[in-house]
Amino acid sequence: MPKDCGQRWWKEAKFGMFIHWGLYSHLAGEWKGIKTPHLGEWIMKHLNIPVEEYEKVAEEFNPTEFNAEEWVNLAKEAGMKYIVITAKHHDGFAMYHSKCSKYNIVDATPFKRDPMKELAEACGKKGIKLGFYYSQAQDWHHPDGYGYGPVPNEEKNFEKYLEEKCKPQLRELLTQYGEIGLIWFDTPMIMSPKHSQELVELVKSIQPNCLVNSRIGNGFGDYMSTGDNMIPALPYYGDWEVPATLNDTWGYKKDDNNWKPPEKVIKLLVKINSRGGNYLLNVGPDGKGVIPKPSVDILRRVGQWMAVNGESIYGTKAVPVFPYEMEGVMFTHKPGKLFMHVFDWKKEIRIHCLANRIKRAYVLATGEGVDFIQSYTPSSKQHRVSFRLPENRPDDLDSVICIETEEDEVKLDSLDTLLAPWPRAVTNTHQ
Ligand code: H79
Repeated sequence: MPKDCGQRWWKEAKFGMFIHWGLYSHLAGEWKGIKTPHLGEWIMKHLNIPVEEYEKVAEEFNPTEFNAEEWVNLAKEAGMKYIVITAKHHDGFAMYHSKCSKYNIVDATPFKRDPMKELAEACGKKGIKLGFYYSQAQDWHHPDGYGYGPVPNEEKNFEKYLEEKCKPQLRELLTQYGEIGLIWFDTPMIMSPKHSQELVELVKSIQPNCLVNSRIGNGFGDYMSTGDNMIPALPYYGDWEVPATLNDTWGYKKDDNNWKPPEKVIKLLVKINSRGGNYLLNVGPDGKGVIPKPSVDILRRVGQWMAVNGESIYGTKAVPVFPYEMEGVMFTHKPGKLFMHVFDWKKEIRIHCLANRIKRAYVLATGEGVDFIQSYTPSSKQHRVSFRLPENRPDDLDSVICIETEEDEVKLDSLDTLLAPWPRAVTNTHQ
């Protein structure tokens, strides 16, 4: 049995907002006229910016346009149920009021506000779960953090960093902001099993219901984070989540305009959900605290779709693999219901090998009934159902047909039965 994270809200949420925001957002992918070819939040490392110089970015970081409620409203409008925000990324800068390091947004910037406090309040008001991203091993600011300066990591006292900064900061995040849905760890690097276990225990000792993702390292954690932008090719019934970008960076880069259009985002959401996962989709606000307009527009369009079709997403479970490939169609599923996502609308859609008894089918957006004919061919042991779709598609991106079934689970003809008869028949005639 795959591991169960035990938190119903997380299992039902299916769609969350990742927010990467820090000093790197102010640099927007450029330092002294040089553009980083890599991820925006990695600019300090890739352009070899010395610590003392990167520290000065804090003096300029003043996101006066930041409005926690606007961000939370956008997540909510998009149909997202939780937010995970960078409380500290690899650069070591705390985006909240930390008492154990002055290198934080309240003490080191002219902004002086604590955006995590404001977000926690806005999330509480709007019923959105809040999680904190915390880079537990990489810290390019603490002399003993992994990746700090030119010092080889072997010559550092990693435990000193863990005791002096990582653990105290985690304690702060778990005590200063009310109930926290999850801590999202990243890149465990040199974490030993003991280190990973200690951090999990620390989290649970303060907030037992707070989830921890697998990137705490060494097999610990409550659910699996796949690799960045990595989607499993098959359904998997454990608890897992795909962290994903909306363009090609996490932290804001002014020149990255390679946005995924709303249609692509919905397809990815449906694909990930159909295989059993959550989709944690990133936005990278800029140095003023503004989420880029293209991101907002895309998420609003996705939200229009979610407002009508959310039932086909929330609380869904992995769908088994159909024996035959299908084009322009994907399925999501919850007990007794199969949602057919039609990306390429046509008059008639034939689905092979669906063995459930269908009670009725209707357009999810309108409730309009959809006629269907189910048949079974005994000689080939194969089920078939053909749906006659209405003239007008309800949504040009993804129109959902809800198929109500007698059985709770999805039943399919097995590929073994379908493909095996031929050699078996040959063998039989020679016996
Ligand atoms: O927070 C986001 C990334 O910054 C973080 N994970 C997501 C959620 C992450 N940290 N490390 N990595 C992802 C691995 C990727 C490292 C790369 Fe590079 C950054 C590849 C290119 C730029 C490391 C440094 C490998 C080459 C240079």
